[in-house]
Amino acid sequence: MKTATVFDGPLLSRRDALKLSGFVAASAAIPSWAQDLSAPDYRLEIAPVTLDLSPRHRIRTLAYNGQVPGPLLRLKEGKSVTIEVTNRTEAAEVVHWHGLFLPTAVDGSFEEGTPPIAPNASARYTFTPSPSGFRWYHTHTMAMDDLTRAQYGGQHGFLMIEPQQEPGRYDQEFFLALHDWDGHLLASDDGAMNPSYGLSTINGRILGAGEPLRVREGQRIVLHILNSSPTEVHWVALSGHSLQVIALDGNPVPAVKSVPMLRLAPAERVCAVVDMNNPGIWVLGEVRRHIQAAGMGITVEYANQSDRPQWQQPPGLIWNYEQFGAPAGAGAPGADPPSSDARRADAPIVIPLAFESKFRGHGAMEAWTINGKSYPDTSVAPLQAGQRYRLQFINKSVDDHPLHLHRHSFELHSIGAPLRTAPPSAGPASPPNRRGIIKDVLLVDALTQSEVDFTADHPGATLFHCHQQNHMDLGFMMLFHYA
Ligand SMILES: [Cu+2]
Repeated sequence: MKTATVFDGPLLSRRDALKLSGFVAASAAIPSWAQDLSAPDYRLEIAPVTLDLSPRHRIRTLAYNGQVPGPLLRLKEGKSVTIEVTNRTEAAEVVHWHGLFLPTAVDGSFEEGTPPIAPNASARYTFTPSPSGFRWYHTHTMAMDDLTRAQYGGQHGFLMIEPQQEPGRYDQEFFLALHDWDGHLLASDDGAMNPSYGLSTINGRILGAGEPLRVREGQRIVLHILNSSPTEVHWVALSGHSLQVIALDGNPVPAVKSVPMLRLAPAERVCAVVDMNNPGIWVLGEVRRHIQAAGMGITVEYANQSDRPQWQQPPGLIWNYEQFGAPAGAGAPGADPPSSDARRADAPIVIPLAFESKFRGHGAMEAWTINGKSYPDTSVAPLQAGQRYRLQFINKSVDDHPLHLHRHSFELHSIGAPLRTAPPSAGPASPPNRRGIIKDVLLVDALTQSEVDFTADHPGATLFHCHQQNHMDLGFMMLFHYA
């Protein structure tokens, strides 16, 4: 695959570094006069680490500052920040600030033009964080057949962009990252290979091996949950409690709602408030027993309790995005939602994107196409700045895909329409299910179509891809360009 060449690509030249504002490489190739000698606000070092998932499960991986997840970075919306990243590995690295509206030079994608950080070099990312909310940072490299690299490893961390005005206060907040480890390829019925995992964790620990979340009766806590898994969708519940969803992908939802469990596709985030009103020691964990048994869980411990951790198995898997939206159809049927933004009154330009797999032979992972082409041959017409677009995700494959758009967020328009035999784009436009749900990752189920709207208001190359590492590695990626 051509996509593999990013590892072997040209290293950053001095001229490239200097022409990309915001990103300063401080490697030996840069003379001292070009370096910003003031201290950065934060430092991240990417290096090999030995991680004890439990006393019996030790792995070697790559991590930020020797810990998994990496340090929680609390940044202020609208206040410029400089983060220095040092690469102590043997391959080029890049850090993507997922969910932020950043220039291409610092967004953290080679494909958009962010310069690689060469082995044993440092680089500075200087940017102004926006929008506020629960974001995250992670590597944006390729793994291909090596199920220890890129998102398969430990390079992920929490990013909290604090709003300029302080939001609601909670007694405690906890940041939790779901992750799968020890990947190997497993043949599916059709002979194609897919990653499968031996171990699963929350915050890098197997259930029972890490510190519990310590709470008190009467507290109102907020959980900021990230799925940093390379490829797996996860379902989580907190036994004895319901979860009040207040934000999806860090963006407040129009309709706050209590649910028995959460579903998170790779790269998705959910913020949920929990009223601690059921004293005991409980398990917060994966709802599917075999994944919880592989380690995905953490105990929640009320003060002065000494029982064994309790798990209550919910009856089934329940989730839909639309329940968190505002009711649609307040106006005339099929009318565009009212909006104060004049541009939104214009009908969006529809961009159909059809996704299909391509069998590459027994024992190999499938390749992926967008409108019949694999990256880097994927393309659509250039975007016009200021124009409203509707991305039509037509999933013709039998896999679900967590789709991510860089440097922008989108509003869900219609979700999960079953594919008809006729080309879906030829049919009547489906009505919006619910309004006002803003995300940067959307899970599109197998053989369904979903639509999202966004305004092209951040000019520059914009990467769109499936966040499942093996799909992205094998062609499921496209660059939007602005005219
Ligand atoms: Cu995918």
